[in-house]
Amino acid sequence: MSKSMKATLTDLCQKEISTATDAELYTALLKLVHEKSQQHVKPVTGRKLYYISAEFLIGKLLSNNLINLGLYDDVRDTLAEAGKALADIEEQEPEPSLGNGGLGRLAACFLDSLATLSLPGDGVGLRYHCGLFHQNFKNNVQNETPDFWLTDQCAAKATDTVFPVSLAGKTYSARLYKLPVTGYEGRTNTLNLFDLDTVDESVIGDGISFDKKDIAKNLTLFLYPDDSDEDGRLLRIYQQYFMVSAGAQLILDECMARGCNLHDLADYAAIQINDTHPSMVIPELIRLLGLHGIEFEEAVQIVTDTCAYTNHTILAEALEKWPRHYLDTVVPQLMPIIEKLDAIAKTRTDNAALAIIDQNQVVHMAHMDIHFSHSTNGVATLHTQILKESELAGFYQMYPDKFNNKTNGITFRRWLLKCNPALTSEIENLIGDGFKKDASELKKLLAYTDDTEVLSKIRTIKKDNKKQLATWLADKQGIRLNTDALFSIQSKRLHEYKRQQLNLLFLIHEYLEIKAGHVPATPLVSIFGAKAAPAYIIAKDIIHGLLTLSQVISEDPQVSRWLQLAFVENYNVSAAEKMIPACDLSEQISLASKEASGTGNMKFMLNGALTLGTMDGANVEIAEAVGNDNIYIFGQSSKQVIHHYAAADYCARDWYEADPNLRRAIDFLTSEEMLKYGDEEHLKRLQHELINKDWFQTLPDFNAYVVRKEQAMKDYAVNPEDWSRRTLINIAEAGFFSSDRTIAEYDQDIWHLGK
Ligand code: AZC
Repeated sequence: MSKSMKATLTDLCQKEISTATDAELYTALLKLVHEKSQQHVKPVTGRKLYYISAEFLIGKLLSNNLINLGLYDDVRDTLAEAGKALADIEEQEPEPSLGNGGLGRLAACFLDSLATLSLPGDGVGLRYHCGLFHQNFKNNVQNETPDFWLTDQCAAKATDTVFPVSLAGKTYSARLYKLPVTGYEGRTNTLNLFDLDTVDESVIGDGISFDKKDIAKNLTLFLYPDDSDEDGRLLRIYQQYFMVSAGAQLILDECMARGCNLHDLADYAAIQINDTHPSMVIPELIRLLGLHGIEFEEAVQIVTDTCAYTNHTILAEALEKWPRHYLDTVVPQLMPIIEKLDAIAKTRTDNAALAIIDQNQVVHMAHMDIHFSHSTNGVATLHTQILKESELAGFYQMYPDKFNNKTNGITFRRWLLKCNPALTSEIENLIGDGFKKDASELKKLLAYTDDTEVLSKIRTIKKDNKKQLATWLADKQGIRLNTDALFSIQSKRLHEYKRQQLNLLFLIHEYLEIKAGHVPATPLVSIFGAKAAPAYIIAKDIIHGLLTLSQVISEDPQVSRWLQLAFVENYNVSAAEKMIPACDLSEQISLASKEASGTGNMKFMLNGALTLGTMDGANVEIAEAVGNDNIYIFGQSSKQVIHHYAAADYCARDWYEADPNLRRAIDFLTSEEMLKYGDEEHLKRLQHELINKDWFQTLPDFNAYVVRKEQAMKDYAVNPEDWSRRTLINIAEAGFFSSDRTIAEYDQDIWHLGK
């Protein structure tokens, strides 16, 4: 413990540490982090990356920054000596609400890895005032309230830089906010966030409702505003253009300041378009280059050489396409450019399915990205293969060299060092600390798979993490968990393709089995964390089903000795950091072919959970890495699923009628027990959906899911040591899923930064 840290903190607080409040210490630590991170700002030479994204789900920053700056242990110990806990001080920090799900969290992991690898790479996004929404449960129903997270102390600082942005013919000023991004023993980069000074949080009415037409006041209030009506859809376009126009102006200004003459823009900037939300950056850059006197054709080439596109989903509804009249309204200055791009695309191919503007006058954003950027990548091997073979097959035939795969990754700083200090220090004791910089060193753990002492230590750590999660949940929601049980966790956005409803049917099945006197091999605690988009009715019905069942179980002592269902309210990064280290069984049960990659699956694996999953997304690569004995795979293959969609031959009712266990579970949704605590309309609708539609084919996988999960429960109960051994193998093989590896691949194949 250094004296100087004590002196530094005392100086910053202007009082003894022991007499300072947590709020004062928080402010002091923010200053410390800010000063230190500025020391690692380095000049940019050569090409710099701009990662443009509608979301950056960065999580709380204080501890992560302390870790990355090498100050964490010193600060924690200095505070402890003065009777203060860093964990308490961290509670002062509101979690930034700038993202929603996997795509946003991936962007945050990427920023961390860029800075860690000392690569020049900044983020470009929006400064949302209330992010997605704050979730709370009332009467077993999700309610949404605004998540006011912005405080005076927010680390994203306003600058004097403003850019004019024209929306529907009116000019608005986009103000730049800068948030430093520290790397682990690396450089400091920047997350650039844009906002409008006139945005007014007081216009929010009931829940999260507001006047969607008043752009000056509402533009950056919420991420993904409700798009179930036309005003909401227009608002999304307003936001997207505001982000990319300000971003493009920033990029050009920075490059010109470094000596770029704009003809050579691609030597100064690499722009990664994160899904289709930022796609309008392509025509916007062409427009801006035109204003600088560059001819259209040359501008198209420059922009193609500069931009690259990442696809994160094959779900048709998530591939953005806008009626042309929306764009005519919001961005009339772009439409002539988009039309010209469409005309060029049509000279390259006769295939109408590849057009940017289709015959119905709908503009396909992903098509513009693929035609006019130099790289299109998927985010896991299977996903990229599906893009090439089915979803984007026409494009792949046209531009085979543009397509490439970049399997996702996660930053080990947050998802191991920060969230699981006990496991981190055990790993360090065994194999040294090289794994912090070179994740592949985790493989050295394979030398310990037969070491009973190590296995027992791994088990103790998991048990302690479960106790910590239980304490947290008891404080937060008054739920008491049995920490001797197997903890299975499904935490991710609520979506039918992710199939929380399959887990629900399993839990009903277990409930009914226990009622019938068939107790499981081990007590099971099943934990969920998920937000449903406010306008997504069936997703909210699934939440209702789970919350209602949770109450049915907790009111029944005969069952709750064996089975518990806990739903964590307002699941976010901070909650994930508590849940993931405590998990035994990681639920990755999407319908094969639908989850592009998943990144939660990687976090759970790294923290020593075994995966129960379908052959989907990066589960396939996890299965390859750990081998079949160390993962529980079940369900239809992606080929079978794609075939059923093509043949349109799936009939849910046939499955419902053929399998008595399945029928019993589905029927239970509207049973007397459920209706005692649940709402008939919600539960009936969910039941009806499962029997008559079940678009994501839950029913065919039910039986296999029950069998595999019960097998996992038995293995856990019968042979704890073997379970721990398999746990250790999972940790050892997780190195590939470091986002440092992913970023190194992007750099090598697409960006060539600093060169
Ligand atoms: C997600 C994918 O659903 C998930 O599979 C993937 O791991 C993640 O991106 C990162 O690549 N997609 C989104 O969050 N959102 C959209 C619009 O695709």
